[in-house]
Amino acid sequence: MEHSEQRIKIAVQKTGRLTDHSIDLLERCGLKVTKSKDQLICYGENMPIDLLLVRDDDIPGLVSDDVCDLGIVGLNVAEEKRLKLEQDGSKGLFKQIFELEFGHCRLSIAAPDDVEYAGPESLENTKIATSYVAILTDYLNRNNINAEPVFFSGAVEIAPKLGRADFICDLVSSGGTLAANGLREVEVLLESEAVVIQTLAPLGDEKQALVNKILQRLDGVLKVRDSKYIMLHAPRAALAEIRALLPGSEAPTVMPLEGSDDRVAFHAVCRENVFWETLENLKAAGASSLLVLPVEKMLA
Ligand code: PRT
Ligand code: ZN
Repeated sequence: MEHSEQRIKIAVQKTGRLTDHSIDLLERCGLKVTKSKDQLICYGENMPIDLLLVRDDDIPGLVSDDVCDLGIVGLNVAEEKRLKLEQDGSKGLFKQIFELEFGHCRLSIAAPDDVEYAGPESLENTKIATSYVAILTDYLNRNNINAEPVFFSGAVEIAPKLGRADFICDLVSSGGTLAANGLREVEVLLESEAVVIQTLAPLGDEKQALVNKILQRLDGVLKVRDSKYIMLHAPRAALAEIRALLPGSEAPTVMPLEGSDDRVAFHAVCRENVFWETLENLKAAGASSLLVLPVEKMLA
């Protein structure tokens, strides 16, 4: 094993909504780890990268304190920590370096169905229950609203029923939880998704090179997620129409077909999913022998 100083530590949520996606993404980047989720640390078998499995709320702190070099966490959690440090007069010692396109949700203010809401001025002199006191305080300050955040560590949506608050500020995804509790979304404070954060402590050339390599691989994995490789035969005259039917297909390879003056083979990477309808339209445009394959990796 290489010297531990040169190993990258990545903080990842131990069990929760981000866990499987985070580990799956890192595995797609080529990392093999021992899988046991009961452990606090998963050692990388084939790269000098170890995963620290922790509660998501602890991730920005671990990265800020340089216990971990990188962390994968919801932007909502990272922003809450950054603003909290800022409001306490210290500086967040981490930076956000990459968006991972999963864990999408929004941090929103919601109002009980029977309470009128005419815009942010309706929040004046009210109590708002939330686990995100720093983000909410920042929003209220920026909008010159005088309202009182009331800290709830969970089950925020029942606060109005308990008479503890007038509004709530919580994460929303489908909106089902709000609806089930007689609440409706009235203001979006933050659009969130999972992000990679990095410590501001200098990593040294070797570690930074490894971080850059992981980021480049992550970029490659995300780029091909919906990509398809499409192969077809078509009359040369139909190529313009065929390209127009395949959005995101740059510079296709066009090859002559043995024994045919007119028909060619066309291969292209398509940056979007290729649906049955597209295939039917391609066929109508003169294409035949259509084949669509998934793309596993891409390095530009
Ligand atoms: O134990 P640990 O502290 O690590 O986990 P946790 O319970 O704090 O977090 P977890 O696993 O629930 O969520 C981790 C991250 O997932 C969050 O910080 C967000 O970045 C992201 N995420 C995405 C969500 C949601 N979608 C989400 N819908 N986090 C929570 N919710 C909850 C929300 O709080 C509300 O209770 O789901 C409910 C609303 O969902 P809908 O679909 O009914 O609107
Ligand atoms: Zn948490």
